[in-house]
This record gives sequence, structure tokens and C-alpha cells, in this order.
Amino acid sequence: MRPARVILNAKSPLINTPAWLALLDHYKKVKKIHMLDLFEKDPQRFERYSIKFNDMLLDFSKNRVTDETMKLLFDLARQARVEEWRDKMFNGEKINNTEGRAVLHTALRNRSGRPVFVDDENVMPAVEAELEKMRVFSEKVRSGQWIGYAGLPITNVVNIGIGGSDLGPNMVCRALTPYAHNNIRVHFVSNVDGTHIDQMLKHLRPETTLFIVASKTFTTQETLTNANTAKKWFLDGAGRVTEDDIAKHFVAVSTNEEEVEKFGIDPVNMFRFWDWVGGRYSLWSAVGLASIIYIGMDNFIELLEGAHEMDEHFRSESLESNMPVILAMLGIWYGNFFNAESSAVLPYDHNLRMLPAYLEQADMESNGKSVDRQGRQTTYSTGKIIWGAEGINGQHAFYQLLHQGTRLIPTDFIASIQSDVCLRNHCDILASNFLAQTEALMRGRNMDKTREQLEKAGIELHKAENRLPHMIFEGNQPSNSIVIKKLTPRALGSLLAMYEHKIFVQGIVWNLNSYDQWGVELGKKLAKNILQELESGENMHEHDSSTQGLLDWFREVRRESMESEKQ
Ligand code: G6Q
Repeated sequence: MRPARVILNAKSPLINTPAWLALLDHYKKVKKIHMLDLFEKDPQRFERYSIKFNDMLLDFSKNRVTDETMKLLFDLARQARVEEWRDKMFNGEKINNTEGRAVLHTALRNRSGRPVFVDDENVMPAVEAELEKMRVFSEKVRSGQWIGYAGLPITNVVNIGIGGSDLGPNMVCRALTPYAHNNIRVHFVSNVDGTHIDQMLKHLRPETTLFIVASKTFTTQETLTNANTAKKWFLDGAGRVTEDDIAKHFVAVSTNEEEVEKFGIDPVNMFRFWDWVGGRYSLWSAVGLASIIYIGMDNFIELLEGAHEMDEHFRSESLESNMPVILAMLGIWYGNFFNAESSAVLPYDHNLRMLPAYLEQADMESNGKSVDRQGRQTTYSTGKIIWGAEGINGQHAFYQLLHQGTRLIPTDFIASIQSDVCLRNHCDILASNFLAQTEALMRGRNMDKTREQLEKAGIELHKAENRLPHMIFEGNQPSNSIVIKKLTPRALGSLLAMYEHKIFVQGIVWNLNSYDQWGVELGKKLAKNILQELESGENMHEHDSSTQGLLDWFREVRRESMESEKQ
């Protein structure tokens, strides 16, 4: 754990609590156990350490845990009062204590008919109304009835947003490509680097393009800069257009009506969500509009249904058979007791290639905190570094470190069994790699087995002696396998909700507020100060010598290039 920069006097007491101490004691006894021995001793290990939920199977048997470990982990969850906090979240209590907000992304996909109250007001009628508004709008766009200023239907939708207003819907569109509309393409612009929007606009025509400006606050610099550039591109390209024409090509998704109006979008064309929806939890809200146009409202409802089913599982199952809780507690076991620093997400499904990036934000922005709910310093590690990429590509790149590196990196392997595109033997090759990797990571290969294999391959041992140590794999690398029958909207909804709740449970055990993001706010503020200095060429704020030196270098290179352009 890194030393605290600001030493807070008060320390979070978690590591001195009975459940924590019991786990620490247990860890000392089991830390050397090899999973291979656990499998050999218990032929039923898979049956006992796997759970099925609808079309999803979670196999957590390849973890360095015994029955005692699991019991102690659930004791820790109970000590943290996970169930009580879970109910507080679902009931709309303001568990985001630093911002005084409820955390109710679950209300956005509440398909039960139960009311959900925030400040004594049932939010469900507003949620339903917004869904209906999006259904009407998306169906008009998808059917070609939404006509642009030149009388043509929309063929390209550009979502302008960043962070939570980009990653979720972007990932959903990639994941559900087989459900996409045939004639409408959806694009995502997030980067304020002009290259991003420039490259996109080059291929588009104003008369057939619809922009969705998605921003919870509608004050995010990157998004507004891109939105203004898009507006200029539209006006330049379209020639003489009226306000009504702009309204046919720009809609907004936000919680901030005033700023939307200031930007020049009529509130009639605004799709709303609420302050109780965190940015990184907002794909279920109007932030999902681009994905709704792409896959259609019925499929989006399926996504919500799948998430709702996982919500119900999370709410009602005992901790012992609760998928998000199990994943969360395993993560804590490795992060806090084995000191694992990172955890990898490895999808074996091309359409899930954006999932690691999405989960990076969901997890690290939620639990990358070092102060607990009461403002005390945590004396334990919190959110792990989440990273990953498509598994099959990773095998040819970074898996070397997973197999033979010095670090313990727990992994989530995710696969779907049925694919819409099962060309000849592609599916089986993909599946066999998925299965073989978790087995190899668990089993490893000792000296005897390596010798045996060399002999089988007809290699004389004395010639291979110096190669032998390099061919040994210790194994014992933990993994979860999450296998879904098919990547349908419903299955995707369940998968994403499972991860959201896993993050929630970890936040509760670590006693964090997983729903604020002061680190992100800081970035937004700092850049504004430096922008003034870049634009004016004057030094207005105090910086360290590195930042000042870099700022000066930017200015110098820009000056030089402007001068050379003049010549
Ligand atoms: C998410 C974060 C952050 C946010 C972006 C965009 O939880 O707060 O990623 O989504 O900074 O913010 P706006 O939606 O307000 O533009």
C-alpha cells in the first residue's frame, strides 16, 4: 500500500476487527496450498464451487480457497452489514454521503412494478415516462420517420460524451452488434483531441447525421468543445438552416436543463436522468439513447430485464450463493491478504472487447479511494487495478506474465458458448483456448512433468537441462470463469449488473463511498487553470518546475510552428 500523502489522524479500524483478524490468521495457514491439491482431494469441487443463474454459470472453483476461507469471507461481509447496506441502496437512502445523493441505477431497470422512493417521491413514473419518450424517439429514427433538414432519414448517430456518458453505451453497442439496425451506424466521440471528431466527421453528411450530446452536468469541457465543433460543422455544411433544422440534428441527454438550453438545444429534445444516477452507472438511463437507437427499444428493455433479474438475485439470495458477493469477497481475499495489486478481465468474445475498459472505470472510479465513509485514512488496500483485453489476443501478448511472472493476478475469464458467427471451427478453437488457459494457470507444470514432456518429445534431457527451469510453471494462479450461453441483451444486462454489485459489496466491506469521484473533479478543475495560461501566454498560477517547464515547452514549440507557417 502506498503511504498516505495526507496523514489523517483517524484511521479506519477495519483491520483490527474480529472477522478481518480471523481471515488474517487463516491466510497464514492456507497461503501455500496449491489448488491442484484442493481439486485432487475433492472431486466435487466444481459442483460445490459453481453457481448457475439463468443462462450464466460462475465457476469459482479455481480459487485458492477452502470451505473455511469462504466461511470467513462471508463472516467479513456480514460484519460489514452488506445486506443492510444493500437494502439501503435499493430503498433510495442517500448512501452517497459526500454528495448527499441516493444511488439508484437499479430503479432505472426496476421491472417489478414496486415503487422506489427518493425524498418521499416515487421515481418510477418519471423513469417510465423517459423510457417511453425514448421509445417514441428511437422508433422514429429507426423507421426513417425522423427526417433531417434536407428531407432525408438519419443514417448516422454520433454520441458526444466522455467517461460515464461514453463508455457504457459504447460498450453496449459493441457487445450487441448482432442486434444492430441494418442502416444506422452509431459512433462515439469522447476525446477532446480534435483528431477524434475530425476523423469521424470526414465520413459523415450533415443532412443524415444526428448528434446526441450526452453529459450529466452539461458542463464537461471535452463534451461541450466537441459538441460546439459538431454544431459548427453542421451549420457550415448545411448552409442556411433554421433553429428548427438544428433541432432535427441535435438532441441532449442530461440532468441539467438550464445548461442544455444555454447550449442551444430545445428542452423538448432533451432526455432526462437524475442526480441519483452516477455517471459510470448511467448506461441504463437516457445515456443509453445511442444504444437504444442502435439495438431498438425492445432489445434495450431486454437489457434492463437482465439487469433487474441480477438485482433480484443480489437482493434475495443468501450471501453464500450470491454471485456478486462471491466475486467481491474473492477479490478482497486476494487484494487484502495475498496483496494482489491488480485483477484482469479477459473476455473470449470479440463483442465484449470493450468490457475491460468499461469495468476499469466502473471499478476503479468507484473504489479507488483511500479515505473511508467517516473520513478516516484506510490502513488497508482498496480498489485493485482493473485491466484486461480480449483473452485470445492477450495469450499472444501479456499472458506470459500471468503464467510465469512474479505477481499474483486473479483473473475473470468470460465466454459465451453460442455465437451468431460460428465460422467452421472458429468457435471450438476459441472455446478450447478459454478452457485450456484457466486449467494451465491453475495446474502449472512442475519439474517432473516438464522432464516427462521433453522425453516424450524425443529431446535428450542432458541437452535441455539449462532450459528446464524456464519451462516450469508454478500454476496456482486463480481465475473465475463466467460462461454465458449466448451474449443476448438480457445476458449482458445480468453480467453488467453482477459487476456493479460486486463493486458495491467491496465498497461496503472497505467502508468506502463508491459513488463519488473527487479525483475526477480535480482533473476537470486543474486543466481549466492551465488552459487560461496556454491561451493567454501568461503565467497566472503557481506550478512546480516540471509543470512550468512543460508548459513553457508547449508554448515554445507552438510559437516556432506558427512562425514557420508564416514564412
Ligand atoms: C462517472 C464520472 C465521469 C463522468 C464524466 C462525464 O461516474 O463522474 O466519468 O461520467 O466526467 O461527465 P458528464 O456526464 O457530466 O459530462
